[in-house]
Amino acid sequence: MSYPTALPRAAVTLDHGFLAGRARLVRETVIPWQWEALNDRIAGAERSGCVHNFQVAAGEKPGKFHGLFWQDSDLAKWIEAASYRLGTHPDAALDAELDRLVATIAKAQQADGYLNTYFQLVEPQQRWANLRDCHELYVAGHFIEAGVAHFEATGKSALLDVVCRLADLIDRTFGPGPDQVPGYCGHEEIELALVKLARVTGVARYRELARYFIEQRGRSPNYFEQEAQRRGEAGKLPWHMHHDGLGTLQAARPVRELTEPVGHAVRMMYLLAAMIDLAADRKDAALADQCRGLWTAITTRHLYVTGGVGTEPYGEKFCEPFDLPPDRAYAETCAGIGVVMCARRLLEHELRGAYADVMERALYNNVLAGLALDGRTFFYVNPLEVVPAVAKRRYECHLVKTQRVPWFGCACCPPNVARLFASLGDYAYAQTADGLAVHLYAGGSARFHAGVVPVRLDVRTEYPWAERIEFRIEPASAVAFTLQLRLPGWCRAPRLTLNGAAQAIENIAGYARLRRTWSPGDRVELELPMPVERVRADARVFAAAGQVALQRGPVVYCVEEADNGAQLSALALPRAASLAARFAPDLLGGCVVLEGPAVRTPSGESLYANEPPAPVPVRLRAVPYALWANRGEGEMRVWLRES
Ligand code: FUB
Ligand code: ZN
Repeated sequence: MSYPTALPRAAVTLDHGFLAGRARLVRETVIPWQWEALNDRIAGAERSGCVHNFQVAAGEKPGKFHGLFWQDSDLAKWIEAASYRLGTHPDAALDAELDRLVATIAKAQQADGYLNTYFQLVEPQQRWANLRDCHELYVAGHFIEAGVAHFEATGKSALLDVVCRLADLIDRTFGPGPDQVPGYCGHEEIELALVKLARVTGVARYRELARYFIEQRGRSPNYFEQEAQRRGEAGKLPWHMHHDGLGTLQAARPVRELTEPVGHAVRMMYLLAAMIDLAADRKDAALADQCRGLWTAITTRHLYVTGGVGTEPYGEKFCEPFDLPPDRAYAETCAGIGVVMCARRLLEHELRGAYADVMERALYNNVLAGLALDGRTFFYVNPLEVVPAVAKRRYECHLVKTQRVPWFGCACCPPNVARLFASLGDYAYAQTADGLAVHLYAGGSARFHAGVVPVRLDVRTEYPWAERIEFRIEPASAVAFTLQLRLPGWCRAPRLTLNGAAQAIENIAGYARLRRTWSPGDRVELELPMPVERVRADARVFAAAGQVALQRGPVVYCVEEADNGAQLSALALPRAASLAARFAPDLLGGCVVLEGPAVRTPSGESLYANEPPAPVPVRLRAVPYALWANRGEGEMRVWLRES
C-alpha cells in the first residue's frame, strides 16, 4: 500500500487569491521582517538575541547569552521558513545570507556535535541534566527540521551535516544501553524531526531513536522523577505542572495508553504528529488506531470553533472535555499549527475529508489570526472574546495581548506561522497511488505525474470568498488517473461539472472522485455554495450555551467594536434575521463581510432588574475572525446571543 504524499514543493505554485496572498505576505514581508527581529534590529520590539547568541557561541563576537533557554529554536524555525521560500522562489541574497548563518552555526557546534547556545554559553556543566524543563532535545528537533528543509530546498548539505552530527550525538547518548540515558524531552518535537531526518537521509536509526523516545515516555520508573531526584528536587514541580503533574508533559503514563489529549497543547500535538508519522513508516496499525482515537477525542471534545486547541493560559494546556470558554481561550497559534500538522499527516494515512475539514478550520481561523495584515505583528494567544481592559487585568500572563506585537520574549509562534505558510503547498495537495488529491483550494497550479506522464493542474479561484473553483487539466498526453477533490463538510450541496456538463458526484469519504482518461484542456468546475450559517456548539460546551457563531464556507466570523460599537455582549441576533454576505474590497485587505439586522439591549439604570430595557434594532456587521484586531484595539466576540 502506498500512502498519499505531499508534492515536491517546487511543483506547487500559489499565484492568486487569498491563500496565495498570505503566502506572498510571508515570503515578501514576514520572513525578512523576522530576520530583522532575530537580529535585534526592530526598535521597540522584545529583543530576540537569537543570531547574537550563535555569533557569541561561534566566537565571532564577545557578549553574553540573551533570552530563554530554548531561544535557538526561533532561529531554527526561521531557517526552515526561509529555506522553503528559497525552494519555491530562488533568491541569491537570501541564499547567501543563509550560507553565512549556517557557517556561523557550524562554527558554534561543539566537536562532539552538541549544539545549544544556552547550555554552551550559560550552563555548560548542565548538559542533558534537566530534560524535563530545559528543551535541549526540542531545540535539536527544530534544528533537524531546519537542516532537512535547507537541504531539500538548496541541495546544500552544510546544515544537514551539522544536524546529523547533532542527531548522532543524541543517538549515542540516549537509549536503553548500559551507558545511555533512558530519557526523553519534556517538550516533544525531536521525535517528528528524527522521522523527517530518517526519511531524507535513509538512516533508519534516527527513526528508531524517535520510536525509543516515544515508547520510553511515561514508563516506570519515570525518568523525570529520577532526574528530579538527582537534582535534589524530588516532589517539587514547576508552577505550570500543577494540577496535571507529569501529564502536563504527556509523561504520567506510557504514551501508548493515552486516549484523551492531556497537558501542554503544543507538546501534545507535536507528539501526536510524530506518532502518526511513526505509525505510517512502521506500518503499525495499533499505533495508527490510537492516533485516530486521539484525533477524534481532540476534535470532538477540545476544539474551538476557530480550530484552536488548548484552553488554559496557565500552562498552555488542554482542559476538561468541552471546557471551551471564549474569553479565557489560550488557543496558542503554535497549537493550531499542530492541529494542521496532524491533520495533514492523518490524510497521508487515509484520504478522509473530515481531517481536511479540521485542517482548513484551524488554518483559516485560529492560525491566520496569528498574523497581522501587514505581516509585521503576531498573536500568540487567540481568544474568541476580548474586552481589552478586562483581558489586560485578568490574564496576567504576558503572552495574552489585545493587539498583535512584533515579537515576544517567548517567540515560538511568529516563525511557526512563517514556516507553515512558506510550505503551504504541502498541505494543499497529495500525490495518491493513482492520481492527485486536492485538500485545500488555492489559486495556482500543481505539477505531478500520472504514471510516467507529467500533468499540470491549474486552479482558478477566489475561495474562500467565492464559491467556484475552476480546474484545468493539462497532461502532456492523454492519460488515465483519478482526481480527488475535497468536498468540505460544511458544504451541503456541492455541484460539479466536467467540460461544462453537470456530473453526479461520487463522494468517497469526503472527496469527489473523478477517474477517467484526461486530455489536455479538460475542465472541471466545483461549486461549493456558502450560505451564511449559524453554528451552535454541543450543549456540553457550557460557555457557548444559547449562542451562535457565524460561519460562511470555512471562515468563522466575529463582531468587532470598530463596526458595532463597544459592549458587544449587548448584541443579539434575532432567530429569523437573515444576514447577507458582501465582498468589501476596501476592508481588511478585501474580504466578505456579513451584515444584517440585530438588536442591542441598552444599559439600564440598575445592575439587576426584573424588567430589562427593551432591545433596540441595530445593524450588525461581522468580519472574518482571522482579520480581527487590524483596526486598533477594541472589543471582539465570536459567539453571539440569539434572541
Ligand atoms: O516551550 C516552547 C514553546 O514556548 C511552546 O511550544 C510554547 O507553548 C511556549 O511555551
Ligand atoms: Zn507558540
